[in-house]
Amino acid sequence: MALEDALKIRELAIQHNKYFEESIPLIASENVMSPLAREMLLTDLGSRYAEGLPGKRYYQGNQFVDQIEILTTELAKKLFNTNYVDVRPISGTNANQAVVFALTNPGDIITTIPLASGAHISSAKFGTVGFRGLNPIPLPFDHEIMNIDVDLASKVIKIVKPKLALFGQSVFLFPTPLKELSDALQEANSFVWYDGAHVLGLIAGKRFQDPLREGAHVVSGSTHKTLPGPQRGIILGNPKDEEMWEKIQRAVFPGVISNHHLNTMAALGITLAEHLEFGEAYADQVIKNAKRLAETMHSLGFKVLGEKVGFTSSHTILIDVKEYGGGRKIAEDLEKANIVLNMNLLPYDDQSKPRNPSGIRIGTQEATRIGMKESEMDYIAELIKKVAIAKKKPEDVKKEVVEFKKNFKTVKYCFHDNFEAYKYIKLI
Ligand code: DSN
Repeated sequence: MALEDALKIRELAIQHNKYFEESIPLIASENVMSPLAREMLLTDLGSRYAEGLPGKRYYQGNQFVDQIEILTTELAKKLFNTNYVDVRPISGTNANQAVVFALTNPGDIITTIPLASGAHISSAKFGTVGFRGLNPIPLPFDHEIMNIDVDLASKVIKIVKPKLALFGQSVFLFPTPLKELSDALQEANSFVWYDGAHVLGLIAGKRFQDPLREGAHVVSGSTHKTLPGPQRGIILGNPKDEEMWEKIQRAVFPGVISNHHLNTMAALGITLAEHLEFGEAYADQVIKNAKRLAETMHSLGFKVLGEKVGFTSSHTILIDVKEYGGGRKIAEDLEKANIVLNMNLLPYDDQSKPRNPSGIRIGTQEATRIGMKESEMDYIAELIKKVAIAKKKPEDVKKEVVEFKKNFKTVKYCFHDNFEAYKYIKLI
């Protein structure tokens, strides 16, 4: 019986793989790893413990782990151009927990982006921010430009003087106006925190903004969205002083993690090395694809948000599908056609009804990673139109999707073409 269950789980995982092989991946927070990075997940590293920092561990057996961690940290320093890097958080939310623990006390005021304007759940009252007992004050967001309203936000910051000012979203269409807000933030003497989870790969590819040079004291992020690495987190710093960085590192360990999942750390190291080599070309194409998809969908009749400001400067686009049945209905119909994306609250939606929003969110980073370019974006827009507007049977559109996807089965922008992967690692 137990064996049957074990084999059932294995079989379901195989089916999952096949489903994604035959699908168009458009979730803005996901990506695929390179073969070389993926290989790391199967190594013995995933069975071991390493607490603390290299050279100062609490376990024996870490001689190679230490070298991997040092190299991964050095690669991140180079890629993000900072001397302050912590590669130990095991997810983006985990990195956010460490930042909040290090820089605030219960009762402190934190400014945030409103949830319906695209903020991440960890910045909400019922997320990490609330669990720390912080007092979140949302900053005014201008939905015409899908960005912070600088004048109003500056006034709010000067009045409430947040201990911590949190920027960054999960619907991250345009760079945050950090420079424009810097006078107000300095006057308030706030710690400036930029959650770059969604756009880390674009930042590293030098195609978005450079938050550490624009006023952020700390940048947190996950490493598996536009940065196409393992499911993991990272913290980067331009701290006010050494004490601030020490607090952050102590909040990481022993604050919010003990062991930091050594196999995914090695996969991150490889991803960072690949991004140093291919990141700029990849980020370039991700953004070109997002702009093209937005323009084509708009020309096909979809209501794409941010029209006045060119729809997007990132990997993400946001579409109002209320008139075609709403975000949930369209996302579910598209799923049946093997087009995978998610429903999303729109800025003007009722925040208390996240399960029935008007919008869908689309990300182009994973499609780009497997080799899709502008002409494929046009085709994807047509496929979405068939399901959402023309109301063709999703099962019929699925046949077209499966056929189309046969041409996109390998990961690009990585070393797999010119590196003899799998040769050097004895897996067990
Ligand atoms: N929930 C993720 C997203 O989809 O944006 C972020 O963690």
